Amino acid sequence: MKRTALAVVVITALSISPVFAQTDSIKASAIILDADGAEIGKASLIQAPTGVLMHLKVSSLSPGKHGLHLHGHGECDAKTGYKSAKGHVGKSDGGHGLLNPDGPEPGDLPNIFVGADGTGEMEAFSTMVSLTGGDNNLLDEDGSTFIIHENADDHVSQPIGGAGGRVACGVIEKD
Ligand SMILES: [Cu+2]
Repeated sequence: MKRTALAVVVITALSISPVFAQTDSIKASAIILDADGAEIGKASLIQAPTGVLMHLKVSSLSPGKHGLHLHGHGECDAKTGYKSAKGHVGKSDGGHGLLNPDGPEPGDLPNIFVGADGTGEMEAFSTMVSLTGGDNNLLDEDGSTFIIHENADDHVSQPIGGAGGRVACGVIEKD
């Protein structure tokens, strides 16, 4: 009888722990800067059980689709045309693109759509990156950034889907 009671207690403790893990989720955010370094939006990220859920909201961009990627260095220097953010997270030769049979790269994301009023908003989820560890940890020592490109990413052309220049940048920082 005593043994049964103990077993119940153990099972209860195990079933509660995932709930605690969720409320303790690691979060991060990024202030998005335009090509001149002025603030135009914000991104928030949260570690989910199997990947990272991201939410972005921007304004003052040209209407239409814009390529959006995670770049592998946490620096947004407008004077460099945001080249300071370096290449995509997990960059591999010929590996760019969500529609590429040899891809995608962990930094690849769907395009962000900007409306006629210049505002854009999206939610995206990736199982290829993490906020907690591994090869594609967005919060690693080197940091990481969101880069919004001038044009749409066709998800298959190399090396960046024909997305053109870098028009916005945001350093991802742990909350
Ligand atoms: Cu990019």
